[in-house]
Amino acid sequence: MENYLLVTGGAGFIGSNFIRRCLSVRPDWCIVNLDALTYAGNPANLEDLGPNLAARYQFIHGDIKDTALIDRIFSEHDLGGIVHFAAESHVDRSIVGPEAFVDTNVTGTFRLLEASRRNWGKGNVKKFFRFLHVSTDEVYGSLGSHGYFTEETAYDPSSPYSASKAASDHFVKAYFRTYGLPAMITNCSNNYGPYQFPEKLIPLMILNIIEERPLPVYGDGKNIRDWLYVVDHCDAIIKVLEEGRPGETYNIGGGAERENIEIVRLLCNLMDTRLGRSGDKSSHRLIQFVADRPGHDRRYAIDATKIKNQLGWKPGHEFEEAIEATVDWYINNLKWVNSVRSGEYRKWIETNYQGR
Ligand code: NAD
Ligand code: TDX
Repeated sequence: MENYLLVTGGAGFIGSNFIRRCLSVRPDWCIVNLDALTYAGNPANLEDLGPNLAARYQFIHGDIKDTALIDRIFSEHDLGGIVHFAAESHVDRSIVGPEAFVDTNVTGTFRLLEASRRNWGKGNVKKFFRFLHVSTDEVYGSLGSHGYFTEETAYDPSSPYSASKAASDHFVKAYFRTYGLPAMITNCSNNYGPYQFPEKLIPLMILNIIEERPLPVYGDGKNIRDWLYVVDHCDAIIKVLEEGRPGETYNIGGGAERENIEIVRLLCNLMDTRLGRSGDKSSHRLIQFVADRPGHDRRYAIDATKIKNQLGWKPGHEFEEAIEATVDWYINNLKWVNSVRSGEYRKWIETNYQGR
């Protein structure tokens, strides 16, 4: 791995955790973070890096669709790779307004691939180069009660979000096969941890519990997700970046399948202990079953055998411990929570949950 890495979407949840992790565990890497700062991007996520890490970090406010800007970044930095996180990432928003998902996830990824193709292999780009596209298990669609997603599972996306991620994955594969661009794809399960925007299940529930607001569980609450602590996802990405083979896909998952209702009940228990609530004051009273998400995938579960066997990665955190650390992080970082809950955020919450 050469020294300069371009990270797109590094002001978001996983991207900011990734930058923090990389700067800590790879002291010879320098990171350029390109982020458009949409509602989900927040430079405050990386405000407290400290002088040692901050010296190797540069932020550029810009759009992955801005071809001239990407060309300039290539010409100014001897990039050893791109880790591409930038995306519209929330399924419910993709149902309300799919166009932004096509724009960023499909067109944005396409433009980044084109810029990489143009610049990779030129004199100003070193021989070692990797394009790592960060994707999702949602491209595989829904499982029944048995089986797992492997790298060979056929794509079958259900939501505009997962359809846009599937389309971008196909472009990445095409750029490897057609142009030889040394690209790889990771398809990961649901992440949780610090700095996740509170529109997603776990932070939304933690914050609603604190504020004694309703806890909206879609449908019967028995949909299953496979949860992975965000730092473990970041370590897997570093592994793939350094040791993965161009043209390959790697599935990443935590092996921690839980029904949504189990997650919500667990969060109620953890929060009740911390907030001293019990009996008829317990947070369980806030649980409300609401109208289901249209096209709601029933179950996701990742078979991570390939990355385990070929690259030696496995999750480093147990779900039970990491979820407690996550709960504590939100309780101790209410200043961050308040800073991300803008007027736009409140408008989204009102729109999405009205009439459910
Ligand atoms: P996020 O929504 O928290 O962050 C996305 C970031 O991308 C934000 O900082 C945003 O400002 C930036 N961005 C959006 N459009 C941009 C554009 N046109 N140009 C530049 N920057 C732009 O998302 P996340 O949860 O951190 O997910 C990151 C990536 O990982 C996404 O590609 C997502 O599909 C994938 N992923 C997420 C999960 C998960 O559980 N969150 C699981 C698997 C894969
Ligand atoms: O209020 C809610 N109530 C509820 O029951 C919300 C926000 C969600 N849910 C359910 C829907 C899902 O079954 O909880 C589950 C998790 O929902 P999200 O947090 O929205 O995540 P999901 O739809 O599974 O997608 C996430 O994982 C894969 C990320 O948002 C994607 O970016 C990633 O690709």
